[in-house]
Amino acid sequence: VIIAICAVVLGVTLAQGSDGLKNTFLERCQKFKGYNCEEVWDVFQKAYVNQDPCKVPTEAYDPLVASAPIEPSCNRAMFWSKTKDVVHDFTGKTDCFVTVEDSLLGSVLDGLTWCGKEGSSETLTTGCPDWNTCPDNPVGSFWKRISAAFADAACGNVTAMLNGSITEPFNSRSIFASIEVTRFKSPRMKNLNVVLVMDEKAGTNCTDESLNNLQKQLDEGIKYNCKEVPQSQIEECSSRPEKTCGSCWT
Ligand code: N1C
Repeated sequence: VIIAICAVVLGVTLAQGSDGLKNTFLERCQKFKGYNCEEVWDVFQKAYVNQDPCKVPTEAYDPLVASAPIEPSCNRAMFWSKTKDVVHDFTGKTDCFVTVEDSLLGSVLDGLTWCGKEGSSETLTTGCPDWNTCPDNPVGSFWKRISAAFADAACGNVTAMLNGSITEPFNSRSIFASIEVTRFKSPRMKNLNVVLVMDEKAGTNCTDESLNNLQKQLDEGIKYNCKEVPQSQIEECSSRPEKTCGSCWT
């Protein structure tokens, strides 16, 4: 009896988990006009269901990205690494920049966990492998693929908010360094403006060795610029959107 109860409880939890994920996906997707969200969901699921969750490569999401492409964004693209909260606080309150989470796919999947398993057509939301367990996991491969598409769509003046309170604001293992920066191409892209977000325990500044590496890795022709900005000032800019966008801290 106990085993039977456990099995039912587990079954219900798993079912709720994946229903919950689908509902969240569809609810968030409805906010974007002109898409068939059920169809986008089907294409999404095909990337990982019925597969070993450690063997989902980035290419598995090619059809998904093709079904809801990232629009080119000139002079408004915002990249980030280890500064997610401050960036989204800012982009949520102002209409200055767009991040990948403002795109349909980035928005519907932000903060979610999913995977499949061999021999099943289910979507699981618990027990999925993380980045440390295996590199080709369904969530990691999705962010790598969509980040590549977002970097390909960036043009003109591009902004990146990096974390000035850690020792390596430009970390070669980050998606920003390993995927996005390598796809920044001149002449489509003109400038990379790094905003180094500083708090009291400033770990580094714009002369940081890792930022020198960033500058060196940039495609020739892309101008680089770095500015240290206190986090409090960015928060102030978020709460006073009448101050014009980037010029709030430049
Ligand atoms: O590895 P990161 O940062 O450098 O990746 C951030 C970089 C941004 O510029 C985004 O364009 O890559 C893109 N990106 C996301 O938009 C995103 N949303 C949510 C990458 N990862 C994203 N996530 C989750 O945050 C993802 O699940 C992964 O685990 C983290 C990566 O954040 P990071 O290490 O701060």
